[in-house]
Amino acid sequence: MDEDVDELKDLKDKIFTFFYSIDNNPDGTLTFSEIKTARDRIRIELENTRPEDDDEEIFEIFYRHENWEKVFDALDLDGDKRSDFHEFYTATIDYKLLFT
Ligand SMILES: [Ca+2]
Ligand SMILES: [Ca+2]
Repeated sequence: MDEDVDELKDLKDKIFTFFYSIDNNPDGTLTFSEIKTARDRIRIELENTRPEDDDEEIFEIFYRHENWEKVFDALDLDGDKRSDFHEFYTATIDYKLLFT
């Protein structure tokens, strides 16, 4: 049970770091343009490094999607055209469940 809790905390830390690495301005919310910038950067990063461990898993989830309007809609749960950390975290966990 402790292991699960640790794993989840770990994942939350990773998503938190990832979220703030995308948040360019940084105002604690992600816009579509920030997500798109991140997509371009992740694409370059993934072309240069081969993802092997869990750290790259989140990147891969984002990388796999071609329809970024749809990805953004999924990240913006309340439809205000911004994704805050809570929305981002919830959506990422859902994606992780969907794809792993
Ligand atoms: Ca922002
Ligand atoms: Ca929102």
